[in-house]
Amino acid sequence: MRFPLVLRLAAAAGLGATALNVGGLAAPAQGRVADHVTACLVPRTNVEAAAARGGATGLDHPGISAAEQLAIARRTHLRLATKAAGGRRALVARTVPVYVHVMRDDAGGGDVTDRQIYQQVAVLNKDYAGAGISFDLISTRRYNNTAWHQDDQSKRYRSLTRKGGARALNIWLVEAVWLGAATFPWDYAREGAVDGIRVHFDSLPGGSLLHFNKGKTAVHETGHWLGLFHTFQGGCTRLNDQVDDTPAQATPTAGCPVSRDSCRLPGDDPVHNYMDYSWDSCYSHFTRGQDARMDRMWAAYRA
Ligand SMILES: [Ca+2]
Ligand SMILES: [Ca+2]
Ligand SMILES: [Zn+2]
Repeated sequence: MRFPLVLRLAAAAGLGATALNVGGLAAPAQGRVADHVTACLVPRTNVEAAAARGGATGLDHPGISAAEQLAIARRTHLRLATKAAGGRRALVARTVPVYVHVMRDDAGGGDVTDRQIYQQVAVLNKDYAGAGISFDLISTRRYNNTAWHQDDQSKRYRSLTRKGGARALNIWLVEAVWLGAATFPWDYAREGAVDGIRVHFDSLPGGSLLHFNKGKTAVHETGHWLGLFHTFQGGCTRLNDQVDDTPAQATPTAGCPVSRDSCRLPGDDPVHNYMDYSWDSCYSHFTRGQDARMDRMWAAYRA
C-alpha cells in the first residue's frame, strides 16, 4: 500500500512552491531531515539515506505528474519529427562541454581541488561511456559568496555565472541539506539561464560525505539533465519512468540491498541503476532503454 504525500517542492529545484505528488516517501523522513541536517548527510537509517539523495523534500528535480510526462513525450515526439523533416539528425556520439562553478563561502571554505574536479569529470566519462556521451572540462571558476555557497539566491547566481548554450553542462558546487538538484532538457527553452546541475561539493571523489563521495551524485543529476526520470518516477505504475527496461519501483532504494522488490509489476527494483537513490558504491549502470531516451532528449532539446 502506498501513501502518496503532497510535498512542497523545494527552492532546491528552483521552481518555488509547486505542489507535487510523491508516491511512497515516508512522512517522518521529511521532518527528520529538516530538523537534523547532519543526519541527512550521514544517514543512519534507510529512510534517511533515501532522503539524503533526494534532499529535504524528497526530490532533486521539478515534480512531474503522469499527465505532464505524457505531454512532454508528445512534445518531444513533435520536435524530433520537425527536426527530422528539416534534415537534422541526432549525433550518435557527442561531447558535452563542462563548466564547473565552485561556490565557496566568504572565507573561501567549501572548496575542492582541481584534482577532485578532474576526477569528477573522469567519473562522468566512465559512467556515460556506454551511452556514447563524453564530457570535456572547459573551465573552473571559483567564487566567494556565503549565500551562493548555501544555494541561496540560487536562480540569481546561476543566471549570473552560467556559461555556454543548450549543450553545455554547468555544474555548481554548493553546500545544502541535499546532495544534488537538476534541471530537465525540456525546460531549457523556458529556463535556460539556470540550466544545469547543482551538487554538494563534498560529493565529489574524495569528499567527506559517507556513502556519497564517489562522484555519483553528479552522474545521477546529469541523468536528469539528459532527460531521465528516477526509476521510481510515478511509483509502481506501468508508465513509470517511460523506459521499458527499468522495472517500476514503488519507492526509492536506500543503501545497497542485495535485492528489493517494492512493486508487484515484473522485475526486481533496479537498485544498481544510476537513477535510483542508492549509495554511490551501489550504482553500476544505465540501461539500453535509458541510453535511447537520452539520445532522443539530446536530439530534441540540446543538439
Ligand atoms: Ca521503467
Ligand atoms: Ca517488481
Ligand atoms: Zn534524482
